[in-house]
Amino acid sequence: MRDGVERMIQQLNGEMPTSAERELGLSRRVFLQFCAGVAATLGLPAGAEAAIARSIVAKRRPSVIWLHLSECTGCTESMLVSEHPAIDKLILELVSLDYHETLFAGAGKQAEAARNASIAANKGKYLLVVEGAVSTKDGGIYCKIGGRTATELLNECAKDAAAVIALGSCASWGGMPSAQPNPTGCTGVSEVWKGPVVNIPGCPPNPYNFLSTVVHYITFGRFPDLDNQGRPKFAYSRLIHENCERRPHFDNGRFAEEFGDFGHRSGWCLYRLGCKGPETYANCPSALFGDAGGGCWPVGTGHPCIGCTEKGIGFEKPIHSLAELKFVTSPAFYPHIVEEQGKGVSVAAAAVLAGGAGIAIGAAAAMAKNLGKGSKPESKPAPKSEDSTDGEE
Ligand code: FSX
Ligand code: SF4
Ligand code: F3S
Repeated sequence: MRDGVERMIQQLNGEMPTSAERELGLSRRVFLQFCAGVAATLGLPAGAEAAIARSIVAKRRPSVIWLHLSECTGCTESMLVSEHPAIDKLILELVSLDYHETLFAGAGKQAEAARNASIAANKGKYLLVVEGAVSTKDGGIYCKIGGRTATELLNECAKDAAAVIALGSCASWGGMPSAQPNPTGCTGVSEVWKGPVVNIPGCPPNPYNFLSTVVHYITFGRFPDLDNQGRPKFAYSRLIHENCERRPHFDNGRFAEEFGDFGHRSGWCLYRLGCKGPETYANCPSALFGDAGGGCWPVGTGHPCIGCTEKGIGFEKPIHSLAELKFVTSPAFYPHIVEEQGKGVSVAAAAVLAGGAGIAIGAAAAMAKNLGKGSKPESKPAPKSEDSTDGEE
């Protein structure tokens, strides 16, 4: 990536106005590294980073209307601690944020007027970002803003939008507010608004996935390819289990059985604590959170994945129930960069492939065998003092 950045700096040296550097509040090098990072995340071919840089500098800034429905505001909160670039850069440079209930200084009639004026001025051109689920029960009385129900507001704002982005699991499919018994009848945006919706689930969603999706839209005038649940494939086409740093422990039958036991403190696999990584599609292990460095994601910090990006898993399956082992991808046969969901290597196929290549034990067969093993280490570990945290992640 470094060579690419150097090349791009040379290419753009004459094109990027020095004022852009000042306005972005980023050095040229950091800005171009950001563009290269987005291009790599999106899986774009070489050269795309220059197109991204040019379009951000050219300031095509689409107007954005950002609604808050039934939710905890963690989606916006997670943006505020992102650094790629920070949300103030996103707001001021990538988009024109014309209405956002949390970040707006104005309130009441003033804020409503700003939203309506922006919709009228940008008919058919603005992006609608929806955070939070749509509460539908009892005529929608459980979530009203400015005297109107979430459904009314959503339909009114979506009608003239160029595109609708459902940000977070709540907006994507109901998320936490829709957990049983769902007393307010919360549901996802696409259940109410019948036009196309881009879903970026996660509770909270990874801000980098949102930024990359918006940058793709600004640069190419369209969203990245979506899966059958409306999620960008670049972020949601791989099982967490495929890229998890604890995967070698899974493959070798080393499981934490209890929080704080030897296996847990040693960074072993969290499958038996209910980790839903084997049935959850998301790029958490590689995208990470909060720009705090390696290991900063749920499993990395020692908590099982609860499947927050996956409809029917997060907030639906009990946290400590065992995940369904949907597909097994042999470590010896890495899938394509963007693998079609549901086309992972099956247990049987993995065994056949592994056997055909002369590999002693197919990964699938090893997995089946190892799942039956206890979490006790095969040879007794060196004793540790009670308060030792060595090896804890
Ligand atoms: Fe939901 Fe976002 Fe979870 Fe919270 O707004 S996805 S409850 S992080 O805040 O909608
Ligand atoms: Fe990682 Fe969870 Fe898979 Fe274990 S079950 S390897 S902790 S994703
Ligand atoms: Fe959610 Fe699991 Fe990622 S809980 S944040 S999908 S690791």
